[in-house]
Amino acid sequence: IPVSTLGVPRIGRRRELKLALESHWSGKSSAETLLQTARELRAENWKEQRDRGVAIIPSNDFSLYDQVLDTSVMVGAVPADYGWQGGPVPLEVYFAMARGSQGSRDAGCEHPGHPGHSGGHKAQEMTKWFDTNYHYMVPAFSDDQVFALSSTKPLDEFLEAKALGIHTRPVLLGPITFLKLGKSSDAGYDPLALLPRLLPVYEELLRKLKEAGADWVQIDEPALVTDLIPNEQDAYRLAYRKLAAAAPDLRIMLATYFGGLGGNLETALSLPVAGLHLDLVRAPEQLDAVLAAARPDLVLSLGVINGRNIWRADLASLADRLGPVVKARGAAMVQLAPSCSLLHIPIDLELETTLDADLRSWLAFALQKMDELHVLSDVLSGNGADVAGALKAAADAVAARHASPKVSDPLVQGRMARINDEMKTRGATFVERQKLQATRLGLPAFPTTTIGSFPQTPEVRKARAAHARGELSFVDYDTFLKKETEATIRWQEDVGLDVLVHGEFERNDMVQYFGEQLSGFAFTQHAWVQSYGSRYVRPPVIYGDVSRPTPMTVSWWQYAQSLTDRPVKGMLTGPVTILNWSFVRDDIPRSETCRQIALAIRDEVRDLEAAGARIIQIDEAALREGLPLRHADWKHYLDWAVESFRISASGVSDETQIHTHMCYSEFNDIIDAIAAMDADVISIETSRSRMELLDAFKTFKYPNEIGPGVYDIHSPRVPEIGEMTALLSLARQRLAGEQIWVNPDCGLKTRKWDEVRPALVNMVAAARTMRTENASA
Ligand code: THG
Ligand code: ZN
Repeated sequence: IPVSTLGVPRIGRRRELKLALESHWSGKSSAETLLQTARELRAENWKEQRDRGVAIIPSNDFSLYDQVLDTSVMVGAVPADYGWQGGPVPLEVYFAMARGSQGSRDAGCEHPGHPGHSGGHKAQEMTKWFDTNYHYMVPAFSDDQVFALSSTKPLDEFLEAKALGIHTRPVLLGPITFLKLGKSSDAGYDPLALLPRLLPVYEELLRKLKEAGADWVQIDEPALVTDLIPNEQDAYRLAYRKLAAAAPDLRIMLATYFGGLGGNLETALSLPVAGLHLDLVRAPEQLDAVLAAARPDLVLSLGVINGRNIWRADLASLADRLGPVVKARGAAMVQLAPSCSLLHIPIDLELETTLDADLRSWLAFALQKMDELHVLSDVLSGNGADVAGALKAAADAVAARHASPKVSDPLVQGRMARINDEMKTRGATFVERQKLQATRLGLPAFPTTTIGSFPQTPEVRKARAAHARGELSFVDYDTFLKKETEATIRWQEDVGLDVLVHGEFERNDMVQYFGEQLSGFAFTQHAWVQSYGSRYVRPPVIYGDVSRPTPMTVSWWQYAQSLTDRPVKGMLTGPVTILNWSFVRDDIPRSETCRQIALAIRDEVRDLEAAGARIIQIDEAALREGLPLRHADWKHYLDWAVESFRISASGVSDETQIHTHMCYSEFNDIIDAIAAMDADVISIETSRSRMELLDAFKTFKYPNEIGPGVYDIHSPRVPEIGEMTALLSLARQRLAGEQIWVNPDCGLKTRKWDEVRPALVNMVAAARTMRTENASA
């Protein structure tokens, strides 16, 4: 029974791709050197898969930046301003679309989703790939969009593997998912209207792949696990009829993942494709329905090993479950695969030499998952005796994990059982709290603040790295951080900001920093996962019940507050964001882990309050992006997400002001959930959407206070005072004056001090102008 992977991580065990890209971008190495590294990484991936018994090896799963951008370039969807005139798309154009030209998109923006800005070209917009932490470049179509095959990448990489003696199954992003991910300058954009123009490009490519010797092609259509309207389902029928006819002997494996087909099952099964890949981790229940209705000659790719998480599988019970399927369909008609491409998990567990030995024995990264699939294939092919040892080891590991005292903490479980409504509710209503807080804080109208982080300069990063390597003592590092913090407090006072922050110089990442201090979390050394382009994250592993042994942020807050009379905000990451950016347990529901984190954050909130913090901010940067793919699942998610936030925030007195911050601007569809969080103040991104977002808050009559971002921190550009007062006036038309705070869009971590200083000076001036105008009005 053949094993496939659907796609593998491209970053390299030691982040070779990142280093090669950044070296090239900074002008230190040539394009040829970069392309050579890319070739080596591909060759290594192919050989590694072959050696681990993967029979169906993907090609074109590699990308220098992003596979959606590759697809835009492949079909010639390059907006006119990049100056491309047809023909093969040059590497500089590709990178200009990815990062903006003149290299001045600052590559480290914390919460992307924003076009870069620079003297040259803007980068394309970037957003989350379904419900993952991977970001893709949003295809941009014009009203009169034409498509033409403009890159032979899938063909080249197929031939490159062939030359190495490896026969691959090229991976393409399917035309309908591609169109649905895109945007158009055309207000009434209908993605499907472009389909007839796009399909000939795919048809041409399929013919070329066939001529080059491909026998199968994998076409990814994850949009099939989202809610589709009948029109879209019809488009699938039309598209795949054409694609199947274009190269009749080229067999199509239609790949669906990140969920079940649900209402699209009939559509998917009606398509003239040779194979269908199913995500049986997220949606195991769909297997029976598919088995009942699938044509006997449809090859089923069974996605049974989790491609989104890092736990070892119980292979014996999987084999028990799949045995009857193999029997019923015939061994020639099934393939074994991860649930989705392995892009979303780290590469090799072998590199983790400092992990707790028990925990390590419970884990499988991409390479280990290939081994698991290989064992499973042996068992199902009747060679179980050969792998009896491996099966037993897997069963033992799973059993040991479930029985381990490291996983469960009776104290946490006791607290969980005692969560009650009172813990989720502030004492008084917002209106009452607002009065008490106003009296206590004595802030002016249009109070000014920032989101939390100040520039993480090269010196800060260097000091952190030196400390991590043991080259900078704890005392010297601590002294350095205190100096940075003090300078930042003084500077905020001088500029005239009303509510200060300590700057977060001691923090590496807003999730990692907390995870490192919480029980039930583990950290890796090399387990990087691509987040976007050359930017990677190392998600923490939540393996057990979560608790907070000791205060995490209180001493830094105390130090900062000791330097000033103005209120300094206590700064925390919220439970939903910590959950969404970690690898989570699969033995209890996500909602339960989230509540445990919420209790831990609640402890921190109360300790900050006890230490004297008058304002505490609990960021939920990732709340919006955690929304399930199916609308029917939204309510359940939002219910427990909001509840978790409220557990973390409601342990304080009415006089203590709770802030939250969210990135991204598409809140209109979840505005009631945001209101239900009942934060006293929320800061949000709005500067790019010119306050349109606030319409949602107005229509809904959002009751609490709001800081609509007036300074787009994703751009190095310094906003003028007038721009910000104009935005604030727009906000003022939609909200009551007492509701409005003045702040940037997001944290200032990725900006330079030279940009931040004048921007905040202007922002404070804008707030003062508003105060005068408001007073005279
Ligand atoms: N933290 C975590 N996940 C995130 C974000 C975050 N997901 C969404 C968004 N923010 C992703 N954005 C980034 C921005 C910068 C980087 C990674 C993701 C980044 N990474 C460093 C790199 O690749 O060089 C490595 C960071 C490190 O040294 O720890 O710059 O804020 N969890
Ligand atoms: Zn943000």
